[in-house]
Amino acid sequence: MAKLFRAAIMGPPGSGKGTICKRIAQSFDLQYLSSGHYLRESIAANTEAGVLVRSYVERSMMVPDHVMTRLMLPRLEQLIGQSWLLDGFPRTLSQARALNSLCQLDLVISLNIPYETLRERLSNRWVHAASGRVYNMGFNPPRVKGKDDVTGEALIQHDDDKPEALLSRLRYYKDVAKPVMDLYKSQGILHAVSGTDTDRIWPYINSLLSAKMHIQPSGAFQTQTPP
Ligand code: G5P
Ligand code: MG
Repeated sequence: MAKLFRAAIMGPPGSGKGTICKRIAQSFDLQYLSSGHYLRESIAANTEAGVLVRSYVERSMMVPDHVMTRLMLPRLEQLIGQSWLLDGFPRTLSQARALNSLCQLDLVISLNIPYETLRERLSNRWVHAASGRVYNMGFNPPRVKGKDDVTGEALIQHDDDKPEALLSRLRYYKDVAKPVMDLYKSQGILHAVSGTDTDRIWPYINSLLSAKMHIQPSGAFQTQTPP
């Protein structure tokens, strides 16, 4: 049986975690778990927990650690014999410690994207509120301007993606992420990747995963190494 492989991807809002995770999951056949996706699912279910979660996510504030670990850890426990990839969890030291008590990660990728790039991307970001599907007017526009590809419903823009709100979100992200990165650095599993374009950093991540997993990617997203 192939060795299990567990990885997580960290990065500020808009850094491309979701875009890159989808490529990794497709190329390397890993189960993909996104904290944002499960939060939106719980909001849609409109349970007591979902109502609480909504009050944080709508303001782009961090959901409390105990809510996050209760949401994520049981799902990981169910994947006990499988390889997986986490998008957006853990985000705090407390979440990282809770995850560590369940299993040891093999690789953590941290996306280091310049502020100007994030600002530009998020100001072009439109979302379908009900599903959380994300579009970018330049990079992956919807088929019909202003409409969700699946439902045809109107897309919206978050107030939190405006420049002033974004700057404070990014500062907060840095403060909270630093001890998490220090922990993974001390375990020798942190790989930081810098760049402005997902398509240009993807070949590096592709090679890194191939080397770590000792396999050839199956490859929908194999691209050329940038010059
Ligand atoms: P999420 O859903 O994890 P965020 O804010 O961390 O939300 P987000 O917005 O999902 O992160 P991303 O996944 O890092 O961003 O990036 P993405 O969606 O792939 O890309 C961003 C945009 O840029 C998209 O429009 C994409 O098409 C475009 N893009 C990508 N690459 C390029 C490129 O090369 N060029 C260009 N031009 N565009 C590109 O979490 C949501 C909320 O849930 C809570 C928080 O409230 C959070 O705000 N939450 C947690 N709270 C506590 N602890 C946790 N662990 C939590 N996890 C989630
Ligand atoms: Mg995302």
